[in-house]
Amino acid sequence: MNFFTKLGNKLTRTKDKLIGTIDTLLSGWKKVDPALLEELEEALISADIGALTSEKLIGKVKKDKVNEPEAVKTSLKEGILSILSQHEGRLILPDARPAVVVIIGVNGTGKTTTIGKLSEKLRREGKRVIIAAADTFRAAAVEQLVIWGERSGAVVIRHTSGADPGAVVFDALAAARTRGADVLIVDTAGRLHTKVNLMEELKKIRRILEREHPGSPHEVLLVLDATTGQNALVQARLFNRDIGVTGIILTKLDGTAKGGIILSIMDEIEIPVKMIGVGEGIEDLRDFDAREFVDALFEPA
Ligand SMILES: Nc1nc2c(ncn2[C@@H]2O[C@H](COP(=O)(O)OP(=O)(O)OP(=O)(O)O)[C@@H](O)[C@H]2O)c(=O)[nH]1
Ligand SMILES: [Mg+2]
Repeated sequence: MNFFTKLGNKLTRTKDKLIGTIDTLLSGWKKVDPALLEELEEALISADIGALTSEKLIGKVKKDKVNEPEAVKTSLKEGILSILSQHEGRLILPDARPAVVVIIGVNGTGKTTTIGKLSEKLRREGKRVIIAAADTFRAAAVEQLVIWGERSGAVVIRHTSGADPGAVVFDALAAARTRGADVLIVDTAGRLHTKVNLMEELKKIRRILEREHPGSPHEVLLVLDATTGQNALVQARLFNRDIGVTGIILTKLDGTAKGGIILSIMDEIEIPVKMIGVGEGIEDLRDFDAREFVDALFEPA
């Protein structure tokens, strides 16, 4: 099956919401006038594109001075592509042995699942992966990670529940060196409001990596859940301010009509979305490619 078709199928709900509404609006109009543009702007906002970005897109349509409804759609598509291409970035790991990737994000966004998928992807590229179970907050979290490690052929370094996450990272780095692993992926906790402040815990993990393996972490990837819509923006700002984020992985794009959030993220946060999650399976993690994404969105259902 063709890649676009498959991605398009995964994005059905966002397609229905965004492109479906645009099509319905445009089909009811004979010419382009301010009332139509206003309704279109509303439609963009309701697909979680965000007011600022929606205004920008409609501004482009006005500037393009298009007269035919169909040309409005083309102008919107170009505008969306240009926003998504602005900060395009891939996950390109350095040769540093091991390359270190730290995965952060609030509860339930899909960190552990994404690590499983990423680990599988790296294994297929011939890389040897070690995973640090630095979410020591819940015993179940470690068990979940061990299962993903088995599925993807990665070694999971774990301590007992409640252990110091910094100590797990320290040991995992040593294990990665001893075994000559190519990549170390660090899973972290997601709870925001408990006795131990999450941000302090993450900063400590970062400091240990910087000290023990200069130049690392090479990537700090923030996992955001697309179904949370505009809330994801708040999380991105917070984690970027406190920890520093090199890229975003936007998950659950398959189950939501709020996929328009990806535009707000790229436009307002200016951190590249490097990968997207489109399902719960081990193969449901993809590199983000703006052109493919936009084509999949606009391709007829
Ligand atoms: N539909 C869909 N579900 C996903 C995706 N990614 C993760 N999930 C689901 O989201 C739920 C939470 O995923 P986890 O990986 O446990 O999230 P987490 O961020 O590690 O959560 P905590 O460890 O509690 O902080 C699970 O049921 C996953 O299967 C995705 O891309 N699509
Ligand atoms: Mg987890």
